Formats: sequence, C-alpha cells, structure tokens
Amino acid sequence: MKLREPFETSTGVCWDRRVLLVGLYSESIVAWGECAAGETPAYSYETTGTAWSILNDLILPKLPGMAIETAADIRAVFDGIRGHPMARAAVEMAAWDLEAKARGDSLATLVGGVRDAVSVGVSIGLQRTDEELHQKVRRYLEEGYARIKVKIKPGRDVAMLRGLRDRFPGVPIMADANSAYSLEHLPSLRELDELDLMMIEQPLAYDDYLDHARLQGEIETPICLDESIRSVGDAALALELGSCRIINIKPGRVGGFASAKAIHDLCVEHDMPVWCGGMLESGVGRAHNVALASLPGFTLPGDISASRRYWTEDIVTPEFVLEEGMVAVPTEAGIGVELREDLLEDLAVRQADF
Ligand code: OSB
Ligand code: MG
Repeated sequence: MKLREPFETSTGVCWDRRVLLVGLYSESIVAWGECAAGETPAYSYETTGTAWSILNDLILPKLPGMAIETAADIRAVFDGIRGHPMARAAVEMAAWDLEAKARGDSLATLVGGVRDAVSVGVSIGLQRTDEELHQKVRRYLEEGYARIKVKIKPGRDVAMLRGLRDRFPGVPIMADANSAYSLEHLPSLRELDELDLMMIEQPLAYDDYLDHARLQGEIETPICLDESIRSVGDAALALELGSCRIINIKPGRVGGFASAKAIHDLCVEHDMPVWCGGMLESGVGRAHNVALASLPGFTLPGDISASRRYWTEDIVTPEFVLEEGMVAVPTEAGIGVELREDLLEDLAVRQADF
C-alpha cells in the first residue's frame, strides 16, 4: 500500500507499506489480524519477510482443524518460538477478532474497553524545511488532532522544535527519536527539556533501560518508551528502574492483546499513563489499535489517525475518520469494519492458504 506521502524517521524513509494480513476462517466467520513489522529491520529485527517466514513455516501450519474456544487458546501455536512478537501478534489479534465475532460482541467490548471514542494525535515525519513542518502542523490542528508528534534526530531537533514551540504555543507537542540518541547528546536533550514537550519518545537504544533511567533522572520532560517495551517483563523492568514515566503500547509490537492488556494493567497499578502507538497500519491494524485504546488506562491521545492521513483508499469500509479530535470505536461485531475484497485482490502480491 502506497502512503500518500513518504514517512521519514531517524532510521530512514518509508514510501510503501508491505502489509501482511492474517485471516482466520471458522464456520461462517472470517477474522483478521495485521502484522506491524516494517519493510526493513530498522525499528525491530522483525520485517514483513521474517514474519512471513515464521508464520508460514512454523505457526500457520498448526492452525487448520484446531479447536479454539477463546482467543487465549491460540497461545499453544506459539510454543517453541522465541521472540517474533509481531508475527505472533498478527495471529493472536485475529483470534480475538474471531472470538468477538463468534460472541457477536465488538472487539473493544471483548478486550475490556470502556470508551465509545478515543482521543487521537498525529505523528509527523521529518520534513525538508521548518516551513513545511509548520504548514503540516497547522493543517492537522485545523483537522482537529489533539496533539502533534514530531520525529527528531541529532541535528534536526532543538532549533526545529524551538521554532515549532514559538509558532504554536500551548499546543500539546511531543518528539519521537526512534533511538537516535545516546547520553553523549545530553546537552541537546537538556535543551529539548526547556520546550514544554508532553514527552520525549524512545530517545536512546531499544535495549538500554539503564541509560534511559539515568536520562530520566537528568530531565523533567517525561520519557516515553516504545521500542524498548516488547513484553510485560520489559514494562516491569522499566518501572523498576525508572526508565520512563509513560509507555506507548502497540499490540502489534508486544505479541498481541493478551500482552498489551497485561502491560496496561501493570501500568494502571503503578499510575503510569499509557497511550496506543501506531505502525502506519491499514484499517485492519487500526481497528485493533482503536479497540485497545478504549481501555481505561489509555489516558493520552494515541497515534491512531484517520485512514486518509495515510492512504488514498483504505482497505476497510467504513474508513476511520476524525470527529472532533476523536476516532469512534466501532460497535459492530469483531473489528467492526469490513475488508474491501476488491482492493485486496488488486493489492495482493502473495498469498498462502492453510
Ligand atoms: O516510532 O511510533 C513510531 C511508524 C512506524 C514505525 C514506528 C513509529 C511510527 C509512527 C507513526 O510514529 C505512527 C502512526 O501514525 O501509525
Ligand atoms: Mg515511536
């Protein structure tokens, strides 16, 4: 799926998403999950290709004929697979859609959601000039987005964000570094600390909980972890060490809903705010994210923008739209949106059936 505009982060530029969908068929029900993996191993070691391999060779062959009473029963097919949470999540989340559809409940209801609409922001990639960034921010604010997230990297940070803050005083702004910094950049990070940012997301390496804790001790702005949190164990470690004050939960990154809910529950118990991140998903992954964001601990706006922010045409109907800074939580059974089989057929480059 071609993005309406390229998305640039500290790790590179994405023009097209290679979307990997998993469909589960049971009696007359079709249920869907989406793999969040990227095209290259820049955000995580997982890619569309590694997920395709793990799913095709190891996970999906176990499914035909399997009896599943609840989504939790799907866990058995992941035995013997270390890591690869994004590949696992695609199946696990489809199983939740399957259970919700079998019960006739919305996915949000099944996972324990309590809201009928979720507050959302927008994540803006690195722009060529500050002027272009300001124009985009102005447009998104006019559309009603509740907060602005800007990608940063060393050299495209302090001056850019100071300019943005001067131009948009009072607007909730945050920055996402996607691990581009180290403690050697402390002087720049201290300058960012002066700009009244809601949070700085994943400034340091994905596996460096200790340096994140050291950095959090040096700055007032809350650190939010994204790449670092792949399981409830990672969240417990970050809580124990003080590596962050906010956690971004992406169900597609942490192995699915069971893990995402466990992280949510742990964070609620420790008064740690959470929000739902995104991975430039199609409408399928977006539906799962919206359902998760309806849980009570999701008190900050998510990276769950309208379908049109990403795609000329989304592969689901109805598309996700923004209404007064919110996205409505679908009420129909399961993910609550229909796959557009016509578009799916046009876009598909490979398919495997089990
Ligand atoms: O770091 O949150 C991130 C997109 C792809 C991979 C990682 C990230 C992102 C985003 C965009 O920031 C979030 C979205 O709007 O889907
Ligand atoms: Mg991030």
